[in-house]
Amino acid sequence: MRQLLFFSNNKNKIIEIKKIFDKFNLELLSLNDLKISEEPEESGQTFEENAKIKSDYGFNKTGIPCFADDSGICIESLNWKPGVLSKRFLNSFKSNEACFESIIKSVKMKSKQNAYFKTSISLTVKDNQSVIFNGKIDGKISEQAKGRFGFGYDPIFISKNYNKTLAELPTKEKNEISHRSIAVTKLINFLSN
Ligand code: ITT
Repeated sequence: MRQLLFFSNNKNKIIEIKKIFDKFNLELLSLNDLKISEEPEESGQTFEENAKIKSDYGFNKTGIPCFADDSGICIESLNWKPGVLSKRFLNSFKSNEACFESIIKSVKMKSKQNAYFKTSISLTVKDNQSVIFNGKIDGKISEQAKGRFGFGYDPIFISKNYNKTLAELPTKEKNEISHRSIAVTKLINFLSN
């Protein structure tokens, strides 16, 4: 069985990605399995750059083919930010709820509801040689935070053609539509060919 390292410290991403990989004959390793706790500084300006920084770092450290996911939410009422700063933006509030309230307020004040999630996955199989796979899901910010599944901004994001937030969808259902599953499916197709 081929080994593949998923370079992430985000346990929710790991759960989502492991579920998608379940059907494939690949041994998916996590940083925890290899007892790796260091991570590189995510100094890129784009999701693609940050994903590559992480997958190159993982490959260079272990010699195992490695992929990483960099992702985030882009919100129209915040001039399509926080983007690559999504984690830092959320952590700058005293709680997730305070962050959601502030976003919902900006949506109401500007009457701009649109938002999207993006994931870039970088796969490094040889020194500094990487391939990028992108996934994007369009939608809007909900009028109130709802749901207990998922993580991050899921409670305030409603995908196009849905009336529930991503946090109201169990992992299996989120994986049917999410930005991450779109990018991971492209990665799996690449690995299968
Ligand atoms: P890594 O170890 O994989 O880097 P991370 O949490 O630091 O984990 P990112 O740098 O990619 O990951 O930050 C992405 C942030 O964007 C994440 O912490 C969430 O707040 C948000 N985010 C990303 N994907 C999301 C999703 O599917 N649902 C909700 N929020 C998401």
